[in-house]
Amino acid sequence: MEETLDQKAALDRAVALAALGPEFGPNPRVGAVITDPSGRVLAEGFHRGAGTPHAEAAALARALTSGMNVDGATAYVSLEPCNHTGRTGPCSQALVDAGIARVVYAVADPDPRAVGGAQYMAARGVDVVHAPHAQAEAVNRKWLIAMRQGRPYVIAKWAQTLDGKISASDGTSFWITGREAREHVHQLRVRVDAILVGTGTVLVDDPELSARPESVLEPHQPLRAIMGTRSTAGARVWRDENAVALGTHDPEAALATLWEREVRTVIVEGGAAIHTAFLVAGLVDELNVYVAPVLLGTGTQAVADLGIRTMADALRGQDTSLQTLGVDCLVTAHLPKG
Ligand code: AOF
Ligand code: ZN
Repeated sequence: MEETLDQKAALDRAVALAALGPEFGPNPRVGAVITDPSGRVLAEGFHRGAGTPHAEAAALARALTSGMNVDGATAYVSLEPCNHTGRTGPCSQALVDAGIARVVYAVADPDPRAVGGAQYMAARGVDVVHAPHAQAEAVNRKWLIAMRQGRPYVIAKWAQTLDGKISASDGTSFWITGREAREHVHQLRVRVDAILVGTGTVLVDDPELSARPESVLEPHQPLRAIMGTRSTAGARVWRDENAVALGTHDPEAALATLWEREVRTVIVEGGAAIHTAFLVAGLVDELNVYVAPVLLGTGTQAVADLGIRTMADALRGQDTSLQTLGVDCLVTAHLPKG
């Protein structure tokens, strides 16, 4: 007998399809499964990135090319179908026009441009069901937080010694962490839209700020964003057009500029002054701290004065995770809002 999916299994499948899409880029990861009323799968689709068909459109196109009749069918989608014409047409209308009778979606679309799909379809006689699903949230966690905040999701990342130093007193900072930790940074960079550093870091280290993971031949390169007012002309970060100068010291203004450039996730890589400014402004969503079993005693502290004078005011992360990378550790924590 052919496999049929119930609602839970069909949404699980839509989320698994969504996860096949890229994590970087302005768009969410979305999957769609179309079944007949008995739950038999007629077609599937997922979104492959900005400018390509949305998941629903991909599944409908797939049904068409394989000669499947979707009249009266059910569409399971990991995100509420969009209701706008952006790079592609509205999926709400495409589903109605195709004769889809029932739409089950997992997460309401927080994008103000795209909202209204559920309402549009319901008004045209489609049976629309909102069925919340934890993994459907998780697969777009950073994107959803970014859209709801109206600014990029910020990961503050640095490498430090066990005693909290990011460089020695003579300024040297190379090789605090080992090969595995540095490789991990490159794996992280291919999954975000931008890397931000201050002019100080560019002037001292002249970093490439590229993603060079060992396992990927032609990795996606995040935008390089340089924050601050000093000139960094001639530095390696300016080697091609995929770089932008943020001529400000205000983290909020920098993020607003990145948002306009469709950056939804950014890694803030320092230095200490930049990390401090973002933390003081309450603009860090996640900490990624690589900790090496190294002691320096003196040197530059990872973060400077946060204006905190008493334990009760300390910034406290939550949902901590710990990963061993060679001799180093990666500590990840999330900073709650408010
Ligand atoms: C996607 N893929 O499968 C769905 C999306 O710029 P556009 O026209 O591609 O529209 C992007 C918005 O469309 C996005 O922010 C989200 O709100 C909505 N739904 N987007 O990229 C999809 N279903
Ligand atoms: Zn759409």
